[in-house]
Amino acid sequence: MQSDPFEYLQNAGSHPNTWLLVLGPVLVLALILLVVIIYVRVERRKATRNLLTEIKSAEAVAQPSVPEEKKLVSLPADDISEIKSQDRETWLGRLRGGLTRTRDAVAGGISGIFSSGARIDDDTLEKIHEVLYRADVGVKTSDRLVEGLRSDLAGQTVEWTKVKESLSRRAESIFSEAIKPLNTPEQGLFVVLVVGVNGVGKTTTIGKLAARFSAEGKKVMLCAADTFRAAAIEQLMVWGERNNVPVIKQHQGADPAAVAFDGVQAAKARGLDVLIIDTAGRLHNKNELMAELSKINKSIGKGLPEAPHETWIVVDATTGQNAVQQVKAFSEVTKVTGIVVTKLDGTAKGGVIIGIADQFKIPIRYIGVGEKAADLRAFEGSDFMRGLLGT
Ligand SMILES: Nc1nc2c(ncn2[C@@H]2O[C@H](COP(=O)(O)OP(=O)(O)OP(=O)(O)O)[C@@H](O)[C@H]2O)c(=O)[nH]1
Ligand SMILES: [Mg+2]
Repeated sequence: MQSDPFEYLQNAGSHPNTWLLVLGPVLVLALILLVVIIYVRVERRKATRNLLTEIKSAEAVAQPSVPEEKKLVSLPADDISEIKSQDRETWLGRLRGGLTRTRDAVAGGISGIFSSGARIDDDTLEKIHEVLYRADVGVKTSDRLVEGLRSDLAGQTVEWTKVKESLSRRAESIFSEAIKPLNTPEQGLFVVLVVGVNGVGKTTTIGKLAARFSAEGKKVMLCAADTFRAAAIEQLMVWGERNNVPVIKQHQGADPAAVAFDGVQAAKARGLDVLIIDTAGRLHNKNELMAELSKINKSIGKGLPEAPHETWIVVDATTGQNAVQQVKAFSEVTKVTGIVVTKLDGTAKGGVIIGIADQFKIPIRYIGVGEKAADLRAFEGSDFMRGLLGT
């Protein structure tokens, strides 16, 4: 046995095989290390290249080749010019048309009770309650409206017109309790985050809002933070192209919070007026998806501390009372400042709007009565009641 290591090495030097035994593993290790270093460098370069391509494509959309002013405001597409030329009467016509089925249910049902005049007593009020309930107004709000009728008209024998007046006034007062001014900044960028469950009409509403804000002369940008569905990004881009509004996007699967942050940065850098952020449809009972919303909120706040100024939940009127549950669930995880009710056309459940306003005291900001941009308009309680009960 050799006790001196130097002696061993000296001896090893005289035997080439022993050198190989010592240096072999060292060389292999060095080779592996080299391969790893090269691999990491190549991957890093690839990632940087991908990122640059994404940034460039986002910039390409965000920075049109024609002057921004022109691209954003003064090149009105059909949507924008239609909105600009839409007068009040045209809108009221669309609203009336959209509310046909709910009006048939509510006004049709109640006016039938009063076809030859009727006394306002418990029996009549119960029948009215039944009609309101079936139009998805909700139990509590139906109670409230019926109690309003009782205190306005109890004991009187009246015709439909009187009942209509009382119902309108009571419902309008419910809407006015929910009215809150828009939290727009005094100057600088106004950021709206749009949330809601799958398929309620978020992306379409955002497209319509882009047209509406553009028609008002605002410089708008959209942000595709629904990275869940590839089609969602394209869908938003179509609306952007249609209305000459830039869209900030990344790839499918990207972190929605990061996309939202990019959106805020880009809109700030370009000195725009409005940024509307689309998000993926999420089920209100899926915790992790709901938690993602607070991440998105934080990320927007990092870009602009007071943003998002408004968070609007979009609900689909055809889902009736389920829409109430959605507003409740979203309000528990994020500060909902406004409600957009879509698809009032094609449903008899439009009465849900009154119930939602009553229950949450959150303003109804917009309503949608069709798929075109001109089918969305700011909510007015009195117009809605005229459309609902007939004038
Ligand atoms: N009839 C009618 N259809 C509408 C209205 N608003 C939206 N839609 C339609 O509803 C469908 C779904 O709309 P989207 O905007 O894709 O819904 P979304 O909430 O973004 O859906 P996800 O991204 O999948 O969660 C589309 O076919 C729209 O055209 C409306 O007011 N009336
Ligand atoms: Mg969508």
